Amino acid sequence: MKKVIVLAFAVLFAVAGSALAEEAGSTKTVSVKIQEKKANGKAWDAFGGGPDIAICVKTPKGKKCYPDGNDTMEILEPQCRDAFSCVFTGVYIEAPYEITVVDVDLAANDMAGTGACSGKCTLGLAEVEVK
Ligand SMILES: [Ca+2]
Ligand SMILES: [Ca+2]
Repeated sequence: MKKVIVLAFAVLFAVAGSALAEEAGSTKTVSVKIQEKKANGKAWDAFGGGPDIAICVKTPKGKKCYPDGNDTMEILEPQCRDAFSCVFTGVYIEAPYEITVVDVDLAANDMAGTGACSGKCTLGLAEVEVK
């Protein structure tokens, strides 16, 4: 009987342990595709330029942007310049989280979309895939 109880506890701890591991967050690859025009029908940048793509991810640990910065307005360098698609690797994801897709500009960065996304989804003018 005692053996059975010990075994039951062992199973319980194993289950609890795996649940904790899932909550603890992990690094993922985030792929982004952005529509050719802004919501107002204009090009993302002057002279018909494409967006300069960066992302920010808000998790319980705070906000982090890729490739740099801690806020959407702080990003100075895009990951992909003048491009409509971009891949970010090593992105820290921990639920609940929110992804913001940004076109980096000299004056004020344009927002392409924001929201929660697991798997594939559309956030505003951006298609986002997390895996
Ligand atoms: Ca712009
Ligand atoms: Ca830009």
